[in-house]
Amino acid sequence: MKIILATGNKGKLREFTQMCDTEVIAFSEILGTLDIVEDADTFKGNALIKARTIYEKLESEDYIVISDDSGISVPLLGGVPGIYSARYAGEGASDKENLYKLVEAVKEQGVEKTKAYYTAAIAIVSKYGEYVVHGWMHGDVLSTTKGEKGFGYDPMFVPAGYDLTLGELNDDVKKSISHRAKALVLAKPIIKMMQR
Ligand code: ITT
Repeated sequence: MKIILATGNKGKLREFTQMCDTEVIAFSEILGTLDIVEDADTFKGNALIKARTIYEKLESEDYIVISDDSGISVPLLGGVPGIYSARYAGEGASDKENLYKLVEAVKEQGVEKTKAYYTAAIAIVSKYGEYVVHGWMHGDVLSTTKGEKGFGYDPMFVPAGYDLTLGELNDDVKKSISHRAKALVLAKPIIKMMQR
C-alpha cells in the first residue's frame, strides 16, 4: 500500500520524507491542488479532516493517507497561536509574516524569551480505520529570530536543553527531538500494521 501525505506544506513534506523509511507521495502529485477547510477546534480534529478528505478523494483502498496538523503555543500569550499557527497573521499569511507577528507579540510582553511548545497530531486513515497520534516539543520562543533552517516559527524557537534556535541547529537535531518526529514514532507501527 502506498503512503500518501495529506499536506501542502513543503517544510512538513521535507521532514516526513527524511524521517520515513518508505516512500511517501504528496497528495498533490495525484490530486493536484486542493483547498481543505480546517474548521475543527483541535489539532486532532483538523488532522482527521485533512486525512479523511484526501482518502475519500483518492477513491481507492490501496492507499494509506497520513496528515499532520501542528502549531506552536505560547502560554504567556494565552496559548496563542496554537491551532491557528498557519494563519496567525491572517488568512493566507506567509510563514515569515506569522513568524514576525509572534516575535512582535513576545517583544510586547517586555521579555527576551518565554516558554513555548510545538504540538503535532498525525492522522492515519486507510481501509483499516482511522488513528491519531500526538507529539510535543518544549522550549522557549525568543523576541528575535536567529538562523534560516527549518521552517515556520523555527528561527525563534530554542528547544529545551539547547542554546541555539531550530533556525541555527543542524536538521538532524530537529529530526531527533521534534513534535513531528515523536508523533511519527507512534505512527510507524500503525502504518506497518496496515501494510501487512
Ligand atoms: P497543511 O495543512 O497542508 O499540512 P499547513 O501549513 O496549513 O499545511 P497546519 O495547518 O498544520 O499546516 O499549520 C501548521 C503551522 O504551524 C505551520 O504553517 C507552521 O507555521 C507551524 N509549524 C508546525 N510545525 C512546525 C515546525 O516543525 N516548525 C516550524 N513551524 C511549524
